[in-house]
Formats: sequence, structure tokens, C-alpha cells
Amino acid sequence: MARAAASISDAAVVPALVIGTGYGGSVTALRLAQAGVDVHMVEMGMAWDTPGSDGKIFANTTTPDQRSFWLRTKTKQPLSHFLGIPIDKNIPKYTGILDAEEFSGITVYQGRGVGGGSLVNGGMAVTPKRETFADVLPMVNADEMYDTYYPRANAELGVGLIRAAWFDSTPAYQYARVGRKHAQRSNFPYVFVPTVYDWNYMEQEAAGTVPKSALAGEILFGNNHGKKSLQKTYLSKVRATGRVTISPLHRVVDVRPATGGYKVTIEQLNTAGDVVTVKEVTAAKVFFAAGSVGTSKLLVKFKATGALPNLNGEVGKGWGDNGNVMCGRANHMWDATGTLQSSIPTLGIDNWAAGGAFAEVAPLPTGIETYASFYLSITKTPNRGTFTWNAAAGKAELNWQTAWKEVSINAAKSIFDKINSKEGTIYRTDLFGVYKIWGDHLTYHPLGGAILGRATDNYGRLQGYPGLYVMDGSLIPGSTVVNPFVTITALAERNIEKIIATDF
Ligand code: FAE
Repeated sequence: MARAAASISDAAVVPALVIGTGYGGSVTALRLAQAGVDVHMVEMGMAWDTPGSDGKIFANTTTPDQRSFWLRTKTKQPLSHFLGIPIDKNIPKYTGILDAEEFSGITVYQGRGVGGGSLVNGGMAVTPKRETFADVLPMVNADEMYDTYYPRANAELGVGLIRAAWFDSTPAYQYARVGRKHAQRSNFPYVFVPTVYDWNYMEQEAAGTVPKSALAGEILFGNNHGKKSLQKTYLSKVRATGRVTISPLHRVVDVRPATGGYKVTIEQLNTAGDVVTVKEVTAAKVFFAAGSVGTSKLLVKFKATGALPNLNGEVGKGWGDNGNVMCGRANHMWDATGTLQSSIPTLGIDNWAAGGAFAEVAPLPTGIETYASFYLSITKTPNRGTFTWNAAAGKAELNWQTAWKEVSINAAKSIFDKINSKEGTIYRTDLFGVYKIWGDHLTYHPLGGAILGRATDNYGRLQGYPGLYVMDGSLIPGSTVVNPFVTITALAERNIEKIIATDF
């Protein structure tokens, strides 16, 4: 892989600065560079282009080490227990890949590094059904999205479907076939979920002809092979333009108006998370693509501290968890789910219309037979949180309440109570604590905080500040009905096209 050019220098004057290198940021940088604009991308996480002492860039899910978590001394696994026993362990503090960011009432998991969430996510690449789009982005023309921007996003991301005959025969998806059978027997519609994993590669993994990644349980702390993360798609094209600098381990902490645009203050970090240098650069245009949480935190801080006082009162508002809730079911002994489970889920149970839940049949890649079916549900929920700046504590806070997940649990029950009753099975109680059925303490899908058409105009231009834009998941009002990254990518494609046509 081509190495990034040297990082941004102090006192640089640049035409366009992009904060964050996830989906929104990568789309923005590519399209700007292709339009002839020089771009600087600033990323607080690491580059993830150099192998560790074990010869691998990314750590395995089952053996976390310092690479696994962002500045923690103990792991914080989403699935905290197994057979009721806590599985978290001590690790050295390091600028690792997965941030388990804790707010009141919720832990928000996010990717840290060049590639953002694409480094750690499950790769499920789902376009919402057209009839549900008005629930996702009511202010956006659906025809444009489904005719142009969703197809563009799917093509650039390299989205593909599993080969049905292989799904039906491989031991690696026995767990999903059991999940499908149970869904079918309770009359729930199921769908094959497209992903950005290279399915040919996975078949070769199964055949033993290439190094294993999905079939070796890699996912949460990065995939060493097979997954088409942004590093392999948008960001590889970004590098090929020769117009983009990427500065890893650089964190934006301040943006304020200045002659020539905006003065941006950036802290350079070492891998212990300490600030080693502070840089100040001037950017004519600044694109916030720090993710829903990152962008929301920056904007509420800048409004409250007087850096950008004219941002409107909508910043920080409308934040949602995409209704994420997890659970497991204990199967009968004759419904073994398999000792080999591909870490990339590819089957969904679609009960959105009837029960407000879309559930992925997820793996439990432990290497042993668990007789468990495990699910991540995306549910319909009206609850939305707000980020505010706590001046005394010097940090942004979110007013989420764990009790708000009750709606999501009930929606998920619309599927799993019925399946349990049909199959004569029960919920697992050992995966999230001691006798705790629901994983209701987290989200993987933060959305909102700078809603399109409210905090920004209908294309992501921040109200009150020409030349400032929001380009990431914070534009979306709390739900994408399905997994979010295809929608985040498509919306960024739509918005940047308009911005390049009118603002440059
Ligand atoms: P994101 O990808 O989070 O990128 C933001 C970037 O900005 C990050 O790299 C940050 O480190 C960086 N940043 C933040 N603050 C600063 C700052 N102050 N200065 C410099 N850099 C900063 O944002 N979605 C799916 O559609 N399918 C899945 O299967 C799926 N599975 C997931 C599994 C896990 C474990 C997780 C954590 C997420 C999953 N997601 C999935 C969610 C998906 O990754 C997420 O919606 C997108 O990554 C969000 O894209 P953004 O561009 O908004």
C-alpha cells in the first residue's frame, strides 16, 4: 500500500480540510480531489498500515491486545460475558482501533484510524427498502438517492452477495442456516444481507488456499484480509489522485473564523494518547466528518465556547442509536450452530413493517459449539438524545437513558418471543452479565447530532458559517432502518456533488 505523504505542517494554508477518514470523509476527499481541489484529511486514530510484532496489522477478536482498544487499560467487549463469566482483560493503553466511548446510559462503539468505522465494522452493506426511506431522510428526494447515489455508493464500496449454493453448504454459515430455519418456521421474512467482504476470498479461506480472516474470527479489531474496508476502496482512490494528504494521530480540537476561512487547531498524538505537538492551520473550507459522536461533540463545544457562536440551536440534537439491541437464544442440542462461524453476518430477519425490528443473525465465533443463536436487532424507536457542552467538566455529554431501550427490546421481542415459543426454546442469560438477557447498554450505529435541514441546510452546509460543512452520520436523524454505512456514503455522494457544483 502506498504510504501517506508527510502529515500536515504547522501554519499550513489549505483549500479544504476534512476532519475524519470514515465514510463521509473519504467520499468528500475523493470527490474534491477529483474536482481538482487539494485536500488535507485529519484523523485522530492510527494509519493501520504497519504490521505488529506478530506480523499482522490487526489483532484477532478472541485475543485482544493493545491494538484492540482506544486508550483503555482493560478491554470492553460488547459481549462482556460467556457462561456468565466476565471475559474482559487488561491491555496496555494504546491508540487502538475500537473506541468504546462511554456516555451516561450508553456505550458507543466506533472505529479509530484511517478508514474510521470501516476498519472494525461487520461489513453489512444494506440499502434501506425504498418504501422506508421517508422514515430515514424525509427531507431528501428518494428518486435521486435510489437512481443515482445508492447505486454509486454500492459500486464504490464493492458491495456483493454471498453465493447461495455456498451459503447452503458451508459449515461456516451453519449458524445462519439455523437462524433462517427458525425464522421461516415462525413465518418471518428473511433476506440475504449484502456485504463488502470479498466472497470469493472467503470461499478460498474455506478451501484452505489463502490466509484466513472471516473464518479465523477476525472482525471487531480489524480484518487482515478479505474485507473491503475504505482503505481498499475510496481511500485507495483518494491516494491515487495525488492531491490528498492524510495525517493520522492528529485530532482537531478547535475551529474558528479567521482571515482566509477558518483557523483549525490540531493536536498531534503519540500512541499513548499524549499530545506531542499542537498545530494551527488555515483552511478555506472545513468538512466535519468525525462521525456522529465526533462531529456532535465538536459542534456543541464550538458553539458553547465561543469559537463558532452562531451555529444554530439544532447542533447536538436528534441523536439516536439506530435502535440497536442484542440477544441470544439457547437452541436445542439438535440445532447445533457450528464450531466454525464466519465473522461476517449475511442473513437478516425483516419484521420492520409488522414489529419494527430488523434482526441480523450474528456469529458467536468462539471456536466451540455454543448451541446459541445470536442476534443484533435494529429497531424502530422514537427516543433521541442531545449532546451538550459541560463547561465545568470541559467535555461534551449525552443525555441518553438506558430505559429508552425498552422500546427496542419490545420490538426485538416481536421476533424472538415468537421464535422461542415455536421452537420451545429460551433466551440466553449469560452473554451480557449474570442473568441478563438483553444487550441494551450499547450501540454500534450512532446517528444524528447535526441533522440535515436543521443544523445544516439540505446539503450539509452548517447554518451561520459559509465554508463549514457536515458530511457524516450526524446528518441522519437517528435511524437508517437497516445498517447505516451505505446510507451515510450515498448521502455524502449526494451532498458533495452539490457542494462542488455550487461552492467551488
Ligand atoms: P466514522 O466512520 O466513525 O469516521 C469518523 C472518523 O473521524 C473516525 O476515524 C474518527 O477516529 C475520526 N475522528 C473523530 N473525531 C476526530 C477529531 N476530533 N479529529 C480527527 N479525527 C476525528 O464516521 N455499519 C454498517 O452499515 N454495517 C455494519 O455491518 C456495521 N457494523 C459495525 C460494527 C461495529 C463494531 C461498529 C463500531 C460499527 C458498525 N457499523 C456498521 C457502523 C458504521 O461503521 C458507522 O455507521 C460508520 O462508520 C459511520 O461513518 P461516518 O463517516 O459517520
